[in-house]
Amino acid sequence: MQELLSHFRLCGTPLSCERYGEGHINRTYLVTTDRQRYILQRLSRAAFADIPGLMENVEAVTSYLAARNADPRASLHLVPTREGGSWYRDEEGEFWRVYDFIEDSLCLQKPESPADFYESAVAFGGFQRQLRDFPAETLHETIPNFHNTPDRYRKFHGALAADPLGRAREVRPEIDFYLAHEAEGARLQSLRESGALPLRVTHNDTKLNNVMLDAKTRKALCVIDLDTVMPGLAAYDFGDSIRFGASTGAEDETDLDKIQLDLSLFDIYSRGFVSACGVMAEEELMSLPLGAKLMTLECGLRFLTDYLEGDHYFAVARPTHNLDRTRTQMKLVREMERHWGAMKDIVGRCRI
Ligand code: ADP
Ligand code: GN1
Ligand code: MG
Repeated sequence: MQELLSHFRLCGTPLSCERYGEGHINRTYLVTTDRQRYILQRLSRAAFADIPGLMENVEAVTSYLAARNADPRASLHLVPTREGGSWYRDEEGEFWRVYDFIEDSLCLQKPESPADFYESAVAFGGFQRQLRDFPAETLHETIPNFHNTPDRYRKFHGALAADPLGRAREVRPEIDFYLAHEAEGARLQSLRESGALPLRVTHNDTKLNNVMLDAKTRKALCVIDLDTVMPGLAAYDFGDSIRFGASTGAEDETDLDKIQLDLSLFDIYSRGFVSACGVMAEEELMSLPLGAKLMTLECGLRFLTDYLEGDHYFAVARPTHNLDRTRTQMKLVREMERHWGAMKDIVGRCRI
């Protein structure tokens, strides 16, 4: 690690480097020097085919945001390598990057209060507003078809047909659930392709643990994990936040009785997101509940696909981890079906 860190322009002498955070994709470390703290990350080559392109996106977005915000904690800040680049490739071909550690901040796995969740909505809605005039066509598509649900279904069918570990027969009810929802899963993609919904620069991975709050004021500071910033729909960002943050249980909870959709959290997030995002056309506003349902459906489908393929994509801590995650997402989809009318009413009331 000393050798690796020597390639970055750190302030001070490194004292420690420990695994950090609960991300599923990159490998994250907290680096402490005698002067300050940093986040070191090894980027996932399984997830990202073009890491130099991804890093161009991150450089462009972070410098765009930094130029428009006086507060240094209002965006991520990359630490350059000795050569002045934003990433380093080691002898094994792994890609590494370093960020300043955002100090005096909180990164939550679960909202500790409705106000925390509201602030995360302000952060993600504000992110879309701040990037409204960003030249979207300059962004690399870091994971093609990331929220293209019909494409996720194609990959699922491929995994099901190959069934390399013979796991399909143990998960028949889960497979049937996804097959029954396949037609509905295509609705957002159809709206995107028909041009009915505007393309924006979106974050695409709006989990609560991808937002930083100020530890004292608990106000939104910035959003992190910019690896999937790409042109997309507001419904993706809204939906993924609801999927993760408006559930009463953790994404990998094994007791499904603990998984419900918390409608008051749904209400709070809707208000924060829409007010920070700015005026939306009626069609876009009313696509938000569909975003919540389809992002939840899609994420569960991705967990199930990874389970069938042998857990190569999402980090797992136990053999059934991806299957447990699939089941919480299925339960949440059912919850959304139960509360569908209320979800639409809530979003309708957020109209500016
Ligand atoms: P992944 O793609 O694996 O989710 P993230 O970029 O989200 O990786 O980082 C994982 C975790 O590391 C975050 O959830 C957060 O807790 C922490 N983290 C990342 N960047 C910073 C930063 N600049 N300052 C403080 N904590 C950070
Ligand atoms: C991954 O990187 P992280 O842990 O914030 C994934 C998201 C999933 C999420 C499920 C690049 O997010 O798409 O919704 O896990 N990110 C990528 O927890 O695939
Ligand atoms: Mg993350």
